[in-house]
Amino acid sequence: MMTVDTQRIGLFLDNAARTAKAVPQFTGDDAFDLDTAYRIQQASIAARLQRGERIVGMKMGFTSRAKMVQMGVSDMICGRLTDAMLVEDGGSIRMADFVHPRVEPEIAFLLKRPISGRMTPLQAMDAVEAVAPALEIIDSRYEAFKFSLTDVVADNSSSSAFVVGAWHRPDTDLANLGMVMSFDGRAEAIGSSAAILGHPARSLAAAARLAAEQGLDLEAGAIVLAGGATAASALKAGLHVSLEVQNLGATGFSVTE
Ligand code: OOG
Ligand code: MG
Repeated sequence: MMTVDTQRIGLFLDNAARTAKAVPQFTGDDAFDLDTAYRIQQASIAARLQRGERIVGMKMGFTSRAKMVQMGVSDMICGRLTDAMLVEDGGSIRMADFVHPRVEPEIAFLLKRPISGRMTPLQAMDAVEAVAPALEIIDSRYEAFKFSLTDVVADNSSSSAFVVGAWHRPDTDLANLGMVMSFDGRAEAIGSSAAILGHPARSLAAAARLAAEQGLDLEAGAIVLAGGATAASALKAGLHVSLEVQNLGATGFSVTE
């Protein structure tokens, strides 16, 4: 078997993200397995850290049927979030910084204690300091936003930016909260927090397990994004995007050229 140069591919994908230029997906002889994909992800993150970025948490992917169906994959994945990806609540992003960005409605957790390994959703929630509505801006570095599961993992699971609303007490019942994502004040996607694995706390427990499997830390102060509750929607310049989550308030951002 050919050995895959994870360092080279990591830098290649980091460069695609940095320059907002799409690259072909890895197919045939260029394809790699899931472990290798996470090692490539790690190499791309190392390049970000080298530039002075800091890890602030982790995002879960494909935790809802809607997301799996939209992208044609059926396994949960994770990616890493850095401080450079955090957009302030009410702030803006520039289309020019992305290849073909999309946005999806999510729930964010803020940890007060580390989580790692196998734990129940209840145990995971015990480590939560606060919860908030969140919008994730995903941007695949692959042409036409098309990828295999291993491709997307190598590409840091399409992480590119995220916005988090005001933090709320963690005893807020997250089981079935209405979520409305609006474009310029008109409902664009409507869903429920229950779409996220039946309960977003399950995504948090899965994050602890995936982090342990990948040798990653989820420390106190880390933010975990639970995954899109609905399919993602394409962004364009001039849009104002907002998300209202029942009992958790709202968050939003604008898109410029
Ligand atoms: C991969 C990232 C998936 C989610 O919330 O399910 C994700 C993608 O759809 O490009 O962020
Ligand atoms: Mg997401």
